[in-house]
Amino acid sequence: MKKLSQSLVFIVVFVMLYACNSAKEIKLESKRPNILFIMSDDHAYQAISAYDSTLIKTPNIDRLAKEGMLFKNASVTNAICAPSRATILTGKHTHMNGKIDNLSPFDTTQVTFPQLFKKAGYQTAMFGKLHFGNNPKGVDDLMILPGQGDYLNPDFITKKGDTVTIKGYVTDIITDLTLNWFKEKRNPEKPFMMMYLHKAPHRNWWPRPDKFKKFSKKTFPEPVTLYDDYENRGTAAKTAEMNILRHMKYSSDNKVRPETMDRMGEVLPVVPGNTTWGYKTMARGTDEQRAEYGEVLDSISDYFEAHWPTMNDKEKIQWKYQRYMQDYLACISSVDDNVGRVLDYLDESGLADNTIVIYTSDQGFYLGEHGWFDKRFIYQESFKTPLLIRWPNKVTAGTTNEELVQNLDFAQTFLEAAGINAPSDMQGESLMPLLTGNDEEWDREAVYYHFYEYPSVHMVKRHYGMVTKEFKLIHFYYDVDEWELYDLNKDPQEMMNVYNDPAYAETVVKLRKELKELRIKYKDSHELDQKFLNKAYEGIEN
Ligand code: SGN
Ligand code: CA
Repeated sequence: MKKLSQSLVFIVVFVMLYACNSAKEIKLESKRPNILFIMSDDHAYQAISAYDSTLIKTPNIDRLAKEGMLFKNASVTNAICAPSRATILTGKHTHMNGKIDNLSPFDTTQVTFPQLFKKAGYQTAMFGKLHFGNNPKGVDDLMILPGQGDYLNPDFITKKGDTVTIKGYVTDIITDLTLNWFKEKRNPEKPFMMMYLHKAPHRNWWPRPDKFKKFSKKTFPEPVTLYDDYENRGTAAKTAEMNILRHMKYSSDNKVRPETMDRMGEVLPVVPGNTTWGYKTMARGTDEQRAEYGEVLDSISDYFEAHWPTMNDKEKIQWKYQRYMQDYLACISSVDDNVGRVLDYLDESGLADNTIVIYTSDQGFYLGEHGWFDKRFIYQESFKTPLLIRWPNKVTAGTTNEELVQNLDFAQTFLEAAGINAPSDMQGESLMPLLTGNDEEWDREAVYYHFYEYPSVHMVKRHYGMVTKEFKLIHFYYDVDEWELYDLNKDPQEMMNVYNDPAYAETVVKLRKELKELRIKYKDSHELDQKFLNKAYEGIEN
């Protein structure tokens, strides 16, 4: 009997101690911040009203600026999808993590930050577009679009590796999956690290039917460099194939019906390859869904057929630019609505207070600047990327920051925020001093960039360069050997290469030396450039 009561006391004490400890643990856990990483694909900062309200109002994304910090000089290390994602995940430049282009496989032995979060006890999840690999390490729950994914009735790859098709519009679906995870799967005893990754507004800019209707009636202001003739620049800008007039496709991009294109075949000498495959989005739709797009598609096609043959080049650029903006911005509008749904959920569920919310894109995009669409160049609109971070009680609401930060810094920032040690071979710097207002601890004066995917779609030549707050120095190589220098204060639109201007001779010497040092700092080299030269991309689908 004595023995029994002794063991009973022991058990009671043990249970009490255990309960006490796990209560402590839960308390501790709840202090570690949650991370909600929101990234869209090809979202230009010019299309976020917190940056610039000329084109569109994005009230939901803007909330993050009002309640957090907006970075005016955030950039990427390599302005193309999969390399940007690899840099974000690994905290390394693409020549170090190996994912220099969209086509080479991702090296799965690389340590990625979600793995470190999972190991540290975070619940991790990823929904939407990753662009490489179907089973990223360190992610507990996921639904990922295969490759680029589709706008309508998209397929998703599940954690088990099966493919499921979900009916509807991709931006809404990715959000539904994310919200559903929060409601059904989130473990309240653990902090979470959620990656909520939109496909939109990636080409072929296919909006939801209601947005398509609404935006097709709008007219947008033109950027001042829409009619750029690429004078005073090197070969690369002149030979790139991303010009709205010459390279944007009538059917797959501007949504003229294939039947109209067929009828007009003989009067359309300007753009080669007017493929109709963009209509693959329509082909994925049910009859009912297709019908919802019918009225607008008809009006586009009718207008095109009636007017195109008599338009001059300027009018053609204007028409294509408007069509482009109508669709691109309609896609953004859906992204903004859906970001609003998620932010509302954080508020309603009480999670907002302890959640760091990041909004960014995998790179910027040309919205007609220099007559272009697409990205790839180190020039401002694609090199820069939107970055907004909200962290209640840490980041002062409504602040802007002008420091030179990059997607290279994200992993270390998130790790530091969560109190997890970052591996020593990560190459970024935690943004924590900037987020907490200790700017004096930040001393970066230049950032490094390297783009490789050439010869390939859009034909943007290989280049690397250095950007400071004042200057941009670029070296184009492979089939050219050309240098460019832009004086960003005097020439923010980058219209005049001053590399050979005697007035900049000293600046050139100084900056070339600094670029050399930066390449050494980040372990890039001529030898590595040569190693990556063996890759040929022509004719390969991205
Ligand atoms: C596709 C697009 C290109 C785009 C690449 C890479 N063409 O090839 O315009 O640059 O993807 O984009 S499309 O006709 O197929 O839309 S990325 O964002 O994935 O890097
Ligand atoms: Ca992209």
